[in-house]
Amino acid sequence: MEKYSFLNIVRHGLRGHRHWQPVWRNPRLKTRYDVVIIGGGGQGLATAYYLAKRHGITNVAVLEKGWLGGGNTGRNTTAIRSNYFYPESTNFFEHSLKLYEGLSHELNYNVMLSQRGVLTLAHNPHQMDMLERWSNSILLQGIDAEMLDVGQVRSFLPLLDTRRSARFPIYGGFIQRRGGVARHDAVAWGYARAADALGVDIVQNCEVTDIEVSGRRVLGVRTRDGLVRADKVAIAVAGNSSVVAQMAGLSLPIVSGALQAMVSEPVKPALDGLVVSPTVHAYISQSDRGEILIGGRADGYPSYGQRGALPALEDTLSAALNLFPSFSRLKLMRQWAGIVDISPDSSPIVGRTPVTGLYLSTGWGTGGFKAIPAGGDTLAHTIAHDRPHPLIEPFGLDRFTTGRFVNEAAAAGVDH
Ligand code: FAD
Ligand code: PYC
Repeated sequence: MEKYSFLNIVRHGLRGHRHWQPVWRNPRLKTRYDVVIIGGGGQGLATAYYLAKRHGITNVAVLEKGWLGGGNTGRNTTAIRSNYFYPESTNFFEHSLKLYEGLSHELNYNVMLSQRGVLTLAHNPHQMDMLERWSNSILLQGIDAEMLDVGQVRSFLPLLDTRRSARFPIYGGFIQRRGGVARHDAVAWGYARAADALGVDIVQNCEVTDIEVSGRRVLGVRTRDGLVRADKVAIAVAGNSSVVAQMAGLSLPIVSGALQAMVSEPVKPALDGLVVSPTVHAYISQSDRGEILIGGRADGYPSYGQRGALPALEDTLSAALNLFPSFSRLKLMRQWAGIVDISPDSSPIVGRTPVTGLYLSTGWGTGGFKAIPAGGDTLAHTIAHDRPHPLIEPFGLDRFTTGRFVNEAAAAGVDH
């Protein structure tokens, strides 16, 4: 192995990275696979990995129209938690959190999981009651949750404005200490490298332009590089789900729109955990590079515009500055957006579809990063057995005809 001396790094830089070992192959697209996964975000890559690892299905292709993680997986603010409200959701998200806890080891790739705590704030006594109810519901399901009074909130986040005279006074909050953040690119790259090593073909710059269906059975996909036959096809394309599902004649109960976020210039460590205020609609954390990371609610109108806009910037920043007035002295460095697919009950839509051999992973809305390990694990199981994994049974497309919704709008972290 080559030595990583300063001189070698400079030499590599000047040579334009020649002779670097690629982390995954750049395979030629075959004309036939057992399973084709459309979308090289975290959900698609994790599904491919678990298909190969847990079910021995390795003749799999992940087709990505751009670059791996170039969708929401590489644009998100990386909150990980399992503190939803209903048991259907907490069971699923707790499975994901547990998989995250072992993920660096599983993939032999450091995903930089940092369980620094996710704190939800209450700004009046009524909200304290609601958070108490929420945390009790979680505790009853065996998941960690803790109520904090205003003094405890102040010790956790000394820069938060906890004065009673604040525009939105803090009464306390509810924390999941096992919640936290992970490095988003590393999650995509770790799954990609591990799936590739098991024989999965990951093909970038390969847009799926049509899905071949005959007599309600999937036959394969059409790409810019030609027709690819497959017995099973999974759609994991986040903000493009309605467009891609329509290729197979499926209409989804999904609204797509932008979710924006922004970062400040980097500063020294100032914030330990991730803090959410559902009242002012802002959440704030500090990245490992030192930037103060700020996000807010999803845009209130449908759109495929994958970029930030001034009204959301002003709205979210004024909300964040209500909580942390001292951050007004920071310079804003960057703002961006991803397109999120929002379902009517703010829960995912995962599993089989009315087209035999066609599977869906969508409706992750503003919260599918934390779901990547469990989404991949359970969808792989569903594809391998053509039977829903018990953890995603409540999240099938059929709930929009049976009416068995899992309404998690209040626990979604950000308003959408
Ligand atoms: P993506 O990562 O978007 O991957 C889908 C891929 O499909 C894309 O790479 C796209 O290029 C590809 N694709 C689309 N159409 C085609 C086609 N026709 N052919 C081939 N490929 C195609 N979640 C959390 O849990 N915590 C958070 O803190 C959080 N914060 C967020 C903040 C922002 C600003 C945003 C935008 C999202 C946030 N999310 C968060 C949500 C989370 O990012 C997503 O739910 C998750 O990344 C979805 O993963 P995915 O693999 O389904 O989608
Ligand atoms: O899902 O917890 C979440 C979240 C926080 C910010 C964006 N999504």
